[in-house]
Amino acid sequence: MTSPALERLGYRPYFIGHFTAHEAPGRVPARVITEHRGAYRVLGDEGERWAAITGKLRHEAQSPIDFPAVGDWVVLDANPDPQGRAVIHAVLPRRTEFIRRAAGNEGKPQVVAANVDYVFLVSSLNRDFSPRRLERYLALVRESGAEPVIVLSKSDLVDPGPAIEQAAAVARGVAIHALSSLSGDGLDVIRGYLRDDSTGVLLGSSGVGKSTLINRLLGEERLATKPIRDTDDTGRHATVRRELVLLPEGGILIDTPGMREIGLWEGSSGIDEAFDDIATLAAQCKFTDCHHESEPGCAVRAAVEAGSLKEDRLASYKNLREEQDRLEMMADARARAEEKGKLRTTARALRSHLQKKRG
Ligand SMILES: Nc1nc2c(ncn2[C@@H]2O[C@H](COP(=O)(O)OP(=O)(O)OP(=O)(O)O)[C@@H](O)[C@H]2O)c(=O)[nH]1
Ligand SMILES: [Mg+2]
Ligand SMILES: [Zn+2]
Repeated sequence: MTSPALERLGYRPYFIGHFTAHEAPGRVPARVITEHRGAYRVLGDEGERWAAITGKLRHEAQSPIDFPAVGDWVVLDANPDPQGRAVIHAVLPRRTEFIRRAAGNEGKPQVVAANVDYVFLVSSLNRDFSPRRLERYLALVRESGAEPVIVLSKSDLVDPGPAIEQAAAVARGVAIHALSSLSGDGLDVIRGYLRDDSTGVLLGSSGVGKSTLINRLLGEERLATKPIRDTDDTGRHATVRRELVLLPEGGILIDTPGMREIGLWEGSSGIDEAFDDIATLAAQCKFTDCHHESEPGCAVRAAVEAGSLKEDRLASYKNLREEQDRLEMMADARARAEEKGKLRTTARALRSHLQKKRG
């Protein structure tokens, strides 16, 4: 079951297939375009509306990533609840999901965008560009299943040449595009990615011009933007929530608030993919558990000494690996605690059952 409107929203055979498991009278698919305090703005055949999740869905969610996220396809009951909202019965399995560890100490995972084909990693040429941050982002995108694209913004202010070269050193084959939303240079390349109603998400620090780029592609000032001040870089964000936007010439973009910190999430295959040069070398080290410090027969150190691998790239790789190891340890500890909790609950249930029997 599909329609031109749903196709325009990126409804593909993958989702159509998963929807069949939920087929029932009154149930329709819709895509989450934004979220506000636990309410979801969804778009489908019947246009835009607010929706809320069922108590069952809330109850069964084991982690924040089980809740709907912007970009998700959901199963909607079109009959409104007493507050006039549609009801979300289920989240269809995601084709891709970009997860980060949320800011703050809690370290909970957060789905930044679901079901995107492309992750545009935006850095501004005039002040923001950092190869180290790019490496971190690339590892996360590799983990998401989406294709990364490196975007260097504000090319009207700075010659992009040097930054393109620096980006190329860490890009490992990922496409790099310089553009300017002011002059319009390079915007056609972005349009090109989104043909066939693909979905992209824009990620990057506050002020790099994510919302300005979308406005330019929209041909109207729909999203709020804000000039960056030189003196006070405390980064008050112009964009406060993630939002999915349909572009007039086809394609879908998700705008996001600028990210100050972006933590890795569990699953480390992304790091090895983003650092495939180092992973390939490491496979040739004498010891399989080589830390590439001072072990004999270390192919990674040898490459650094020979000048074919940059020391700071290796440092960045090790940093991310360590962060990943810590996360995995935390996850193990969490799993053990949960297991203990379950045992306690079972024991308690058994005791009360026995008491009832006796009483
Ligand atoms: N010179 C120049 N300025 C730009 C360009 N794109 C955006 N800007 C300016 O950069 C500032 C920040 O733009 P925004 O679009 O608000 O940045 P953002 O990435 O959405 O920021 P957050 O929403 O806070 O994450 C605004 O003053 C824009 O006018 C560009 O291509 N060239
Ligand atoms: Mg913005
Ligand atoms: Zn080694």
